Amino acid sequence: MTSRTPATAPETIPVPGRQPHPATATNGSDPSGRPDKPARTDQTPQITVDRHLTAAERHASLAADMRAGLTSHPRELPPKWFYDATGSLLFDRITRLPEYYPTRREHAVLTAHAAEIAAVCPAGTLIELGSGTSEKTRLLLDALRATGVLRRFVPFDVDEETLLQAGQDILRAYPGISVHAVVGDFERHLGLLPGARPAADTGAAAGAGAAGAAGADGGHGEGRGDRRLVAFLGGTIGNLRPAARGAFLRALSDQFADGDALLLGADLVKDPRRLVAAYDDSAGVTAAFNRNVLSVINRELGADFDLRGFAHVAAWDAENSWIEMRLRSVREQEVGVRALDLVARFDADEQMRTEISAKFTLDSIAAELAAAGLSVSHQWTDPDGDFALTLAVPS
Ligand code: AVJ
Repeated sequence: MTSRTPATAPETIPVPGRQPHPATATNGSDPSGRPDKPARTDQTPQITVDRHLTAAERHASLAADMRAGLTSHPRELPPKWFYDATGSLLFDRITRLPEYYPTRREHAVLTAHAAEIAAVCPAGTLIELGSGTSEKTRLLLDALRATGVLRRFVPFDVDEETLLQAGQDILRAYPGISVHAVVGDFERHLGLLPGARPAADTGAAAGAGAAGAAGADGGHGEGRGDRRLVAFLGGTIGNLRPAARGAFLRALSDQFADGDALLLGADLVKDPRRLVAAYDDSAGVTAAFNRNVLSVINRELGADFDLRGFAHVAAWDAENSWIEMRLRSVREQEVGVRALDLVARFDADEQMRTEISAKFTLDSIAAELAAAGLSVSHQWTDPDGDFALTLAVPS
């Protein structure tokens, strides 16, 4: 494992007024360096960024995942690599498709119960895992701000650009709330969240190490002493297999202190026809999203996938209670991946798995939380029982 690197020192990025964020911004693009907007000094709101995943590490991790995935039988690519700029746009379009109900349902549950969530967990810090750019965040921030104790928003994502964009939007819309962005992988860096209870003897503690501990908080009193609400929304937990879900929930639970809470969004089991339709829409947006992972490999690893050579497949696996997305090779073909020095031979009709999206019941959610040392405080669904939000606290 070469990919563990100590956390880089937290960096503070000044955010000038209402200036459009350059779409192509990267690490080094400090907006204050633009000639038309002199940097302000005192009153400039700030985003603090902890980087637990550098661009180089991210690339190494992509390469390792793709090598493993393309050489396994059957082939399987991890879903986290869907979300480059194009993939994120496509996902955004998915959330507005008539067939894709989860986003709307979760939004409805949050709208109905945000105030109650804030009352049960009046957190000073809202942490959002896999934050993307969601407006659901705002429902939570609004409700928490109304309790008067909210001070800080911590978006956590693998993609720094997404984080900075989301962070700047929030900073402008919520004066007085600080933004502490964390670039990391929620399967590896949970122990480094700001305000984490120092873990004594867990694997997460090893990950936090000395450098991590410094990066995780930025001062003792700042992080602990107030409640943290950790939101993991959208049903993304369903992209993890059961063992990985268990490890994820345990890592979170291990660093929870009394008063902290997890708000978990999970899609529920329902008529398989509706489930399959949600992952195989008539407009073909999900198909394009699925194939986009091939573009990512082409660009990042110098591969020559022909996207027309792969057909989108969505199937319900009742035994495992998950939807599977696959790419089916429409013909026998060879694909070169230069950066991996690899040629992958596909048989005609060979199917490569690209995502699982597990569906739960209220009881199965509670059981998985309990196994990780978390107990259900509240559980809500939309009126049709399509999607669940669960508020869980340390047992
Ligand atoms: C963003 C992971 C919740 O699993 O439903 C949407 C991703 N994949 N359509 C999901 C997705 C295909 C989505 N999550």
